[in-house]
Parts: sequence; structure tokens; C-alpha cells
Amino acid sequence: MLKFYFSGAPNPTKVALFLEEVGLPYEAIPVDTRKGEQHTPEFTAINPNAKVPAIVDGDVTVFDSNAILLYLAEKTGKFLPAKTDRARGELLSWLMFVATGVGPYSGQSVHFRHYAPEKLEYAINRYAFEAQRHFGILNARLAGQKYMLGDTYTIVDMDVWGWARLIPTVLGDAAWPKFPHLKRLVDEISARPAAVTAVALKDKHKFKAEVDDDARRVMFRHIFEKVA
Ligand SMILES: N[C@@H](CCC(=O)N[C@@H](CS)C(=O)NCC(=O)O)C(=O)O
Repeated sequence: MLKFYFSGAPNPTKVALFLEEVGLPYEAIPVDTRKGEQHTPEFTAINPNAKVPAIVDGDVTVFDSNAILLYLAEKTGKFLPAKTDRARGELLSWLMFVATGVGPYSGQSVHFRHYAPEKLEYAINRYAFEAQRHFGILNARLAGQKYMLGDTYTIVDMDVWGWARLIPTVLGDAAWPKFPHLKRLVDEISARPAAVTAVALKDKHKFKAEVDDDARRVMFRHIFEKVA
């Protein structure tokens, strides 16, 4: 059975959404990143980047939420756009846009806004600005069409949902009115039974809740190691 290494964080949750949507049987294996389980040799043999999500599907190992979504969609033939070069171009462009822009800027915005030991105005504003700019681009796209690739719900929508549903954590509680079209998509996906199950998956396991010094030591290692 497919093994799914996960936590309740945004990147694993998009993969959980796909697995639930498609109805593939899987074994959910919790990786408690606040306890440092991402750094065990067993896990870094699966994902050398020491982050969740990752999957092991028979003799195939895939890490990175975007790579996993594409792998599973191609394997099952589900939640992909039409088989045309044009649609594939759009699929890859928007998947990479989420992978290289939405995800990293949102993650850094959350870090500097909620977790950095110092409140650095410059860093908070830079990452919030870029996260907001990326969400604005998604919102503009969704102003003219139902889903990211047109009329069909695809892995790009799942990829977008993973981070966009956390916009208040990324940009603050007052941010939603800036993205009404994106909110419409997030609300629609969040109401799907697969999304409800995906979000609840973390509650079946007892993940560490506190971000204490032990958690910071394994998640924010730069605090304890001067590089430059
Ligand atoms: N590009 C990767 C990023 C993965 C990632 O940042 N995962 C976070 C959770 S959302 C994590 O494992 N954090 C623990 C750590 O950094 O130690 C993906 O999309 O899967």
C-alpha cells in the first residue's frame, strides 16, 4: 500500500486532499517535525530534504508536494486537464508558480510573522508583500474562470488550496476581502468531503503542539548555527 509521510502542515495536506479525492488506499505515517522526526536517517533516506510530504509507492519514492501531485495525477489519470500541449503548458506553469512562489513566500511570511525570535519589519513586509502579490495573481486568474485551468477541477486547484486556505495566517485576519475569487475556490474545495477528511487527518495522531526551544532546535536550526 502507498505510504504517505505527513503532518498537518499545508504541503502534506494538499497531498492528503488528492489521495482522498481519488480514493487511493494509503497508509498515513505521521512525521512529527516539532519533535525532529524529519531528521531521522530512516526519513532522510526517503526525503533528503528532511521535510514532509513524501510518498513511497512500491519501489517509487517521491518527495515535494508538487512533484507528488503530478506523479499521482499522471499515475491515476485523474484531476489533469485535457491532453493537449496547450493545457499541459498551463498545468506545468501554474504548478511551478505555486511550487516556487506561493509556497515559499507564504512559508517565509508565516515564519517572520509568527515564529521569528525578532519582529523584523523589513522581512515581515517583504514576504507579506510577495505572498500577497502571488495570491493577487491567482485571484485575477480566478476572476475569469471557475478553476485554475478552466472548467475542470485539477491538481493545480488542490495545490493552490493547500496554501490559500491559510491566507489569514500568512497575511493577517483582514486579508480575505482582497481575494474574493480565490476565496470562492477555497470555500468550494474546503466544503468537499475529501478536503474535510484531509484536514482532519492530523487529528488522528498526537502531533506536538508547542513550538518550544526543542522544536525550534529541530525546525529553525539556523538560530543555533551561525553560517556567515
Ligand atoms: N517544497 C516542499 C516544501 C516542504 C515543506 O516545507 N514542508 C514543511 C511542512 S509544510 C516541513 O516539513 N517543515 C519541517 C521543517 O522544515 O523542519 C513541498 O512542497 O513539499
